Amino acid sequence: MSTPPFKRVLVANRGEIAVRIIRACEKLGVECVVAVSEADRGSLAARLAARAVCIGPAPARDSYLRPEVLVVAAKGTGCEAIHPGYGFLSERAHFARLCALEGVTFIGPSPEAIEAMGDKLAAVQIAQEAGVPRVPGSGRIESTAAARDFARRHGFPVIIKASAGGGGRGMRVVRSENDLPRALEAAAAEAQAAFGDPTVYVEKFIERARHIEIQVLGDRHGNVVHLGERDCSAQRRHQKLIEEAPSPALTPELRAELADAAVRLARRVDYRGAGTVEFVFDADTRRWYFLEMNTRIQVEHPVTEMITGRDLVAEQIRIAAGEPISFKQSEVRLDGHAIECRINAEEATRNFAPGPGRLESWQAPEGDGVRVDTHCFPGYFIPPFYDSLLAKVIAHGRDRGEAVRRMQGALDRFEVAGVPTTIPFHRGVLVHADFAAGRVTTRWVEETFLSAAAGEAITSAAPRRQRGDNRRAAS
Ligand code: MV4
Repeated sequence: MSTPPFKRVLVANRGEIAVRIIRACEKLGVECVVAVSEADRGSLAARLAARAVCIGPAPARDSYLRPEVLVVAAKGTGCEAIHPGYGFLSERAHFARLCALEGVTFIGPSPEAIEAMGDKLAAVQIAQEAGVPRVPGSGRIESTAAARDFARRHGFPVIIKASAGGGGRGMRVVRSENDLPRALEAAAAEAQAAFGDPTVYVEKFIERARHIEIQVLGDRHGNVVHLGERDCSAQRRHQKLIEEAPSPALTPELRAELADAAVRLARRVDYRGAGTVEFVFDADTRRWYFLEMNTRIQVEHPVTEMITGRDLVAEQIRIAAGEPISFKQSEVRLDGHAIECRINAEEATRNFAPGPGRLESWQAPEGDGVRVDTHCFPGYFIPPFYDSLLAKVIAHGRDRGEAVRRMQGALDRFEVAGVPTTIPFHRGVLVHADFAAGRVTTRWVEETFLSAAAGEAITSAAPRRQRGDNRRAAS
């Protein structure tokens, strides 16, 4: 094996991504220390790491969200670098800056790149400078009149977005001029309360949108590559449920356009590490526009790994140590099709209510082209303090049909008892004609799938009760 990029790394996260980071470190010969809250002392990550260090009480704000505590934990355990995973501190420029100040390597982009992309209005402006089209939109809105003029010029519906938001937080769709003043006021107040910044802007609202994102990698040597797209249109309340690659909506020509645009933007901000450039694809006009850039490893990165055969987390770690990306753009092949289903401890028929508790049984599926990323094991207690992701099932096939069939087989073989899961929901989606035809837009889950036959589509797709039994043991 070549020289490890670091001797020891602190994993500043929990759940499946903490386990995923530890696996990448094992492969690279890097020792891991995992930061755990009091609720996570018995986690799989704590067992797998060389060492676990407790960083505070269960609530994230008292542990996983404390920059100073994490840096002290890293330095105190001899870690040279911190991997932030996704969520928590992964996109806080202040944290990346603190790491640099304290001589700990932040495994991620520069604080400047995080900051530039974290300000969504700044991001669309940088994108435009890089020749990447944004949805027709305004600058910072200073008055109701300015928003009204924009909407009159471009027509309703429009969408109000908080500049400090992102990922769907602080957004409002407005369908008529009457609703505009109140919506603006509410959006600005919400943005102020949530982010301490009332800045909002307005865009033309794309009604039939697909969410398509391009995976990029950049290093300190001026190299930027892309690894194709992921289609994340199957979502509910801005939570992605199913992701796939390649997108059923793109042609090779459109794929090349989006990828070129993503690489141009990444170059513009000297992007280093793994990043995702998010686009909205208008299913009616087949036009596409830049939305935002996420400066972290994403939950859905495995679908890209399955079709490219590359290890994105290992690349992040090597890049942070100053190594170049381990392959060239010309060596990237997109092979077959991959789909990911996020399995949460939630009851889809009860409005996705979370159901923490003990896993009375847990047997994840195996099989050709099937990968499961998880931190769960039989007897594990799912704490109520964090999001309820139990596992990601990723299925790869030579084409979309084979990937879907392998996913169906994997979900059929998944044995879980003790908590509700979203497995029946996924089985219902996979057999739906719209999903089979690749016709899903960002509103499809809520407006078509869930509202149509309500629980019917979910329960009828899960007729077998012995295996894949996701009812609570008591019910
Ligand atoms: C949009 C859009 C349509 N038109 N912007 C959602 C997350 C954030 N990244 C930006 N998002 C969107 N921005 C314009 N101009 C559609 C979305 C969007 C969405 C909007 C409403 C309800 C669900 C959605 C799911 C994904 C994307």
